[in-house]
Amino acid sequence: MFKKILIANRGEIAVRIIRSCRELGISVVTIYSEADAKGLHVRMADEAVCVGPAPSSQSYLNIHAVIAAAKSTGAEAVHPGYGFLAENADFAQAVLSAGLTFIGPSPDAMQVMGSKTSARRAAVEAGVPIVPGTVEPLSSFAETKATANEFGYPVMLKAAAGGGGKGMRLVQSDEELLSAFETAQAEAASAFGDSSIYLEKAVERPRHIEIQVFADSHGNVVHLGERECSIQRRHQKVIEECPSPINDSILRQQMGEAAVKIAKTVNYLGAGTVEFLVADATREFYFLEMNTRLQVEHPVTELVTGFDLVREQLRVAAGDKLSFTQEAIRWRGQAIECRIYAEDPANNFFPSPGTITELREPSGPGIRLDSGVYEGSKVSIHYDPMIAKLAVWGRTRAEAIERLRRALDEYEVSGITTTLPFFREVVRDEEFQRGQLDTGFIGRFNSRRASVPLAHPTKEERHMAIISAALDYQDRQQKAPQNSTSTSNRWRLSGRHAALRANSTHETSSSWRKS
Ligand code: MV4
Repeated sequence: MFKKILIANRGEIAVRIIRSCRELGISVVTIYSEADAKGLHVRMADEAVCVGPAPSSQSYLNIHAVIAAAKSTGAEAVHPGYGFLAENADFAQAVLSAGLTFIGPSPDAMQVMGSKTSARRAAVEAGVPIVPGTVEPLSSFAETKATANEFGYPVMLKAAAGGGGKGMRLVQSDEELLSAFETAQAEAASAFGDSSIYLEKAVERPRHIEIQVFADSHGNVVHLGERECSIQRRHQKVIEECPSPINDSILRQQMGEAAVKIAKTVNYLGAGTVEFLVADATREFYFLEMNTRLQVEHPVTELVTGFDLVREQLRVAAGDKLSFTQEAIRWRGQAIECRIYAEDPANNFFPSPGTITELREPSGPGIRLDSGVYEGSKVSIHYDPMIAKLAVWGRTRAEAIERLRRALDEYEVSGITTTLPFFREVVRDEEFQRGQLDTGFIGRFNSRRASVPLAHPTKEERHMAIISAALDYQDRQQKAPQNSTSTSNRWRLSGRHAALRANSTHETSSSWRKS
């Protein structure tokens, strides 16, 4: 096993990787930007190297500085985490060329999966169904129009270099095609420096289900079942679950085998995720893309299978065999994860950077919190605003939901606004509880909640309500001592309550209702 590795990341995922390194007795070097000198990942590491100023283009994405940090500290391997350089084949190659181990797949496998069209060709080669459409980029508008008519509307135009929905356009007819073609190309060019786009037939009301795969360098490739990721906002996952509320063991086995075939086709090594769209009506599944990294939502798979995926990444990168076989993998209970963001759900999820002045994190039975912050942490505008992931486990989905509700109510963050109030409402939503999680969920949820009058108050809110009602009562006593006998008046939430709330930076369910 390695004696020392470098983690080329920050925040909760750097902390997550440090934890597995500690258990294996591996020393940890982290990198940090000037904005992150007091970051939790820096505090927890054995050594830390500043790689540049706050903007990630000058620090966390600076390949030269990251490799220099690994060399100067004597690290043997580099773990990229997710985001930043994690799926950059040039970075993986630079790590290898420096004589270090990249904790992930080969640059070749990353390259194949980095282009969505070559990934689709790999799936075809593996004998796995893809969403009907092209496997080469479209060369002209004329070709696009002919292809759209061949497959039939509605179609999706997608960036070949993209993934995750950037540069994606849904097109219903010939009339919409030209402007969609032009904007998709322009978005692809500005987001990825590559204007290539390709076409897929649109799958209506799909579910997004992905399979965790793992491969070692001894020819073993296994899958660890699925994660349900259909609850997304602007193509960002919001809630993830394992198992999927719709996945039975037959579908899991079929999708698992398909994912393993794709991994084998590209000689995959380490942890990877194969994404599928599942048609709501027919339950047919189609390969969407493969992510060549450890994913944000890996904890739900860990909770249900009992394996430590980061430990396994370190083992296979060091040349060890996977510590389990396919037959040894069992799925027990239900796990659900919420991504907690420093964003204001009352203000269209606008970023809410600042200093965390108070932090009370949930714990207790079935709770796992992967947090990247502490009380006093600064949440910077320079990076992704996800501050933590709250994952829960229960024997059944109903039990997991009860725990999630309890944990969300325990969780208190002051100084910044977070998406916690949003989750407190989702977890109480009947459709969520029934597991009706197709891609239209967020839209339906938002229209439902627009008409619900009162949120579920937190303990803090209940205290505020009592204090404000008491002050209100005192006010009225002073103004008209003999005439305040109505109990309904005494405990009614008053204007003063709203004024107190407006002055408080403490996030509440009701303040989210304001807009
Ligand atoms: C699709 C699709 C329908 N048909 N592709 C891909 C990336 C993901 N973030 C959104 N993606 C979609 N690709 C075809 N051919 C519908 C979506 C989609 C979606 C998928 C999963 C979860 C939420 C979604 C929300 C909008 C669109």
